[in-house]
Amino acid sequence: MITVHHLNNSRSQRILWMLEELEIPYKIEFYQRDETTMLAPKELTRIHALGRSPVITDNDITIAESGAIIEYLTEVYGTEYQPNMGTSEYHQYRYWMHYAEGSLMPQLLVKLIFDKMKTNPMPFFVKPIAKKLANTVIEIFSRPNIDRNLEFVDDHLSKNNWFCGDQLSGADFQMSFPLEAVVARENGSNYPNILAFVDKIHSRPAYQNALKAGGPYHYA
Ligand SMILES: N[C@@H](CCC(=O)N[C@@H](CS)C(=O)NCC(=O)O)C(=O)O
Repeated sequence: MITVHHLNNSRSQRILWMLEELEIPYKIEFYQRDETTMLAPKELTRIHALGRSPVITDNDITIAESGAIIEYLTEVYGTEYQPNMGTSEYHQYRYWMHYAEGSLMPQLLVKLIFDKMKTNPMPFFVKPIAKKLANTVIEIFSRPNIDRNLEFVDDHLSKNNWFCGDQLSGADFQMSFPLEAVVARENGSNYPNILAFVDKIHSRPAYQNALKAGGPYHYA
């Protein structure tokens, strides 16, 4: 039996969605973020040394890292979610599976950190310096990079129903989290195809079941 070690408001939502699409039995162990630091509780390190979510266990196998989990679930339970090797859809699949966590998420994370730096409590005399530094990094580095990435993704989605063409695939589960974060935190309305993609996944019965199973999720 598969167990999802699910942290609230986290990337493990994409794994719950995938499992609901696969229609296979699974159970959920729930973990709550610390409300101040937003970090995962220590107990998660008992499942995997890094203490991050998602992590799944499937009998005696433990797998961390969203991309690795999606590939495992695809190989073992749902080969229909991976295009055939050697096809152009497969090249897209591999690209988006890596791009989500390798390129897009780091850009969003840098911006999140500098956004937080502007509002975090600090001595009054440091605040203007911290704010100036954060605004400069966002303006010079973060914003242009994020915009370039989102234009690129939006353009891809304007020509494809799903990330790998006409079939829902692992790449869509993997890309769902950063795009939900974009719509919730960044100005998603500038990117109509990203907005439409997020609306489309949220309206799927399997996604709705995953929401019911996982509990409150700020990005949907
Ligand atoms: N690249 C990893 C990132 C895992 C990750 O950072 N997860 C976040 C939740 S979205 C987490 O566990 N944060 C809590 C913490 O760092 O303590 C993946 O895709 O699985």
